[in-house]
Amino acid sequence: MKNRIVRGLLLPAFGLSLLVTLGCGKSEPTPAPSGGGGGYGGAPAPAAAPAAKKKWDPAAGTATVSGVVSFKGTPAARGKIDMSGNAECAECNKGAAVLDEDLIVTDGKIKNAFVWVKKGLEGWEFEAPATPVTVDQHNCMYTPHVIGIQVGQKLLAKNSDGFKHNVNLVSQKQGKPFNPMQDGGKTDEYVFDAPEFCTFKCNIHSWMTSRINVVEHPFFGVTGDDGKFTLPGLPPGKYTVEAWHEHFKAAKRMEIEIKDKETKGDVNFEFEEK
Ligand SMILES: [Cu+2]
Repeated sequence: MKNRIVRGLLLPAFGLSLLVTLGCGKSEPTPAPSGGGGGYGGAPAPAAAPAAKKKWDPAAGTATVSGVVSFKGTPAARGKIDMSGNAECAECNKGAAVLDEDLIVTDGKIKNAFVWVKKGLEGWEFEAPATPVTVDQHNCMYTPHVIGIQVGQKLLAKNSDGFKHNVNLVSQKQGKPFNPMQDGGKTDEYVFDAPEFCTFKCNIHSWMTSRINVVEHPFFGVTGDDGKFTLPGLPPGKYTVEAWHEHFKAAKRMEIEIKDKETKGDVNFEFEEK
């Protein structure tokens, strides 16, 4: 009996709160949508309004840009990383020589170049993908060595070694820098809140570094051994495409224009030692 009374009281209250919620929800679309952007035949935006960003619509991404990042000349031989001063790292690599990853060139093609759209996508607002990016500390090296990630996307920093590493983010712009010691077998999560090219360092093992390039959109790629990159799903437009590599002081840039449904396969970059 008591229960019934309580229920009788609760139900109307719940119904009321539902109505209120619906009322609030309905009123939300009334103010100008943040997407906007015009082009629908409506009234032009007031002149004083800041340039509104359009919510990214994957259907707009009909074009593809691709190319190769090459090295001109003969690259220096890769150096060997000396892990002999650290018993744990020497042991997990079983004495095998580990080569440094500063510059990896195979048949004239550069690995680990970060190619991205530096300019031209400012009018779009992108959501971070739900899929996280993983960096692993394994055998006292970072895998992968160069990582691209979107602002707001989750990074899983994994330590698959059986001992401690120090996950030191070297950054100027991130709101939540971090520098923890991480036990073996653990995975920590981080989110980056500003576009910036950052560095990961392990202060225990001085040779351990990786690059984390944080950008606002998904149009970036890291070259493999063949030096190739592909940026699919770009909206038609004019862009500055940049190839960045940690070994070279200056990045290479190219101005391009792509049309609807165009595939542009000759966005090639070449680096050389100065
Ligand atoms: Cu380490």
